[in-house]
Amino acid sequence: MAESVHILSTWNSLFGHRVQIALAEKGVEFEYTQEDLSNKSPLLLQSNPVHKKIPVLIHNGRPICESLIIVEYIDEVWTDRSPLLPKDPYQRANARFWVDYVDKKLYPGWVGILWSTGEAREAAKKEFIECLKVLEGELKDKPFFGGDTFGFVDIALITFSGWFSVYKIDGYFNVEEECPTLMRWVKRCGERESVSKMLPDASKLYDFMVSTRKKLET
Ligand code: GS8
Repeated sequence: MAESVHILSTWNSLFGHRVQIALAEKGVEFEYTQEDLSNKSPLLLQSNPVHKKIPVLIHNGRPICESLIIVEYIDEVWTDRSPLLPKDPYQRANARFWVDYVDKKLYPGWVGILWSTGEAREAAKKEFIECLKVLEGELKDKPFFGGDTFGFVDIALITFSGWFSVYKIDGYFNVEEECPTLMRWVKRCGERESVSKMLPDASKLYDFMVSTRKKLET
């Protein structure tokens, strides 16, 4: 029986992009369904009945939820190419620590920049930049977070990078000035087809941010 690999996501989901990049790194073809989160499909509700969120990976009819869990699953299923997590237990734990940091500390800043106004937005921006600097400190002079090869932490973080361009276009702040080493890493990751093909254009994200913020202001 042919293998079936299906993603439920949205074009602008940085969580969904993680799954798309991981599959592209493994060279796995997939079917993609764009969800309308204001009118979730029966397939999404049935596949993720607890959180009712995208992304969901449906592999041979069985759903897996939560982007980081999905990326680990992908790495465990397609073991014969492009390992994403390190083999060494200590290094694996370390990679999991940093992806957890991205979701617990960086993501709330991103949400605040998109959805809040005034002082709250400024506080979110400050938090976001502080987290990026911590991550830059962890990257140091390595090409990728895990060392020489692109992996789990790179996948978890690179999906935020389209938004760095959005903040620059918007004149809100310039990540390159705050974190030049991290921006060199962004460029390095962008040279990979898995990343450049799966991440949306900054101009499309920018239009999305402008329309979201317009709604907030009315
Ligand atoms: C977050 C998924 C999420 O927030 C993960 O997969 O890593 N921890 C989860 N999904 C959002 C869209 S974010 O682009 C979602 O599905 N929201 C719909 C809703 O909350 O109703």
